[in-house]
Amino acid sequence: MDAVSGRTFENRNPADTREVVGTFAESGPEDVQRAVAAARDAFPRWRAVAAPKRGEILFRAAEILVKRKEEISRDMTREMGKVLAETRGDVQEAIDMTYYMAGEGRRQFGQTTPSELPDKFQMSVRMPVGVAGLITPWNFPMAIPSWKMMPALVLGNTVVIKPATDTPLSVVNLVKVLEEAGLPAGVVNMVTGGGAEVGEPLMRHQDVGVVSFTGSTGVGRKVSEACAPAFKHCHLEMGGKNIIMVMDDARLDLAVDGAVWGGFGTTGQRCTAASRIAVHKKVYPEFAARFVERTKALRVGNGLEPGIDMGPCINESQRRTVEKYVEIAKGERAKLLCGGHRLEGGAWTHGFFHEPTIFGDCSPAMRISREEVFGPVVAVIPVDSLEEAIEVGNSVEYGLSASIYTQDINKAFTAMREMYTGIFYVNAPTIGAETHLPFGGTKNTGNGHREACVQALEVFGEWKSIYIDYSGHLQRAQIDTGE
Ligand code: UN1
Repeated sequence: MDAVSGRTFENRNPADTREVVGTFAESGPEDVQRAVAAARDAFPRWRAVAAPKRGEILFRAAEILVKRKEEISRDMTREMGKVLAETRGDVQEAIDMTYYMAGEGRRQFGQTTPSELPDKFQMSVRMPVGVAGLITPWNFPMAIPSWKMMPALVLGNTVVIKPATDTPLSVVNLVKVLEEAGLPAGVVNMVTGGGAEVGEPLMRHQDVGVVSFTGSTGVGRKVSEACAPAFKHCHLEMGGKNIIMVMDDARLDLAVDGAVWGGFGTTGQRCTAASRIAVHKKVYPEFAARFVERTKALRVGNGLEPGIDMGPCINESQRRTVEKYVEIAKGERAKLLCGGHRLEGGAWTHGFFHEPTIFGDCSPAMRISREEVFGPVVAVIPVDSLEEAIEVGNSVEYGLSASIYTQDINKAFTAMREMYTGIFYVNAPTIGAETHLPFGGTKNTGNGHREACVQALEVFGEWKSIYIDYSGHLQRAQIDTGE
């Protein structure tokens, strides 16, 4: 949809800024008004469509996504920068979520329970909230929009979505697929533009009943405050500082594989990224040496080219953040084991590339061990025991994901119980959640809700408990119980 102002913005490839990926409407508050009005008007009709039929539209959308996966993944690498294998994974995650929520068209289970009174029936059913306002990030340009959109739609809500300004194309592609699958006009509305111009008016709009946001903890707090006066449903998915704990009995080859993938996959730009690794001192020297060797061998470049392991940062400001943290870590006397610089010249000239970077001998108190960088920087922290690793793991403000590498089932179960995170892995890195288990975190990562799985339905729905008395006379609960 064009902006009322007629203004547009260019979206460029972060691996090669000479390439314009597309031109998009630079929308403002008036466009948000129009989009919310369209969603509000479409709501009664969409809600009246039988839930299994809504699910069938989602199913058809998933089928179209499967057919277009390659093309859409290539578009995504061009706009976001992560390597093609990963953008294929992102689209696959959207496909998985769309199939899953299509199935919810025939479930959306409530409860039936016996009444305490005779000739009385009772059950609970889900109902939609109304218009859902979705604000989505650039790191998973299609997966995360699908995590929010599909549960909202299958419950009968209508949607206004604001994609990140760095990655609007993937949401354009998703919306097109939904339209082609038969989604009626007005049910999903996209408004592209900045946070202040589009995000703010969207979350504050009186006709928006539920807001779902993924992004930084700072912005999430603002979303929460904006939703509070009207008691809007508000779902927040925010920062992480996820830890891999490597015990002295771990298979080090496996742990190093996990550290490289968890730390530098998606250029470290995942909320689930393994940005801290606590390593038992007995195996620390060997682990560090192998981790550094493998990291130095990573090939950084344009994610569409074969053989590339890691793409660029999303934009210059993100790359500067990475550089800022490299300086902070050096200032704190963390030991730079490899990387530490932006990559320039040659094939890197026109992109926002940065070396994969490891700091060793980090103490848990250092900022590099506590703060989210959202880039290719990993802090390695030596520890003496499982207990210490767990303490370090739980000592940060976030609680998204954690993992342990060990061959000892007792250690694995102890860590599994003790880590106060929403996600936990054994002998795998902190990334790689699947769509049919709840996704989200504790403390400053979230506000008690979960995405994915059936839990996602809670965010976008309300419960209605229904009592049907067929006794033909007044029966008073708690009073006429026959005693
Ligand atoms: C995110 O980092 O914002 O578990 C989402 C994972 C992915 C999703 C990450 N399936 O790493």
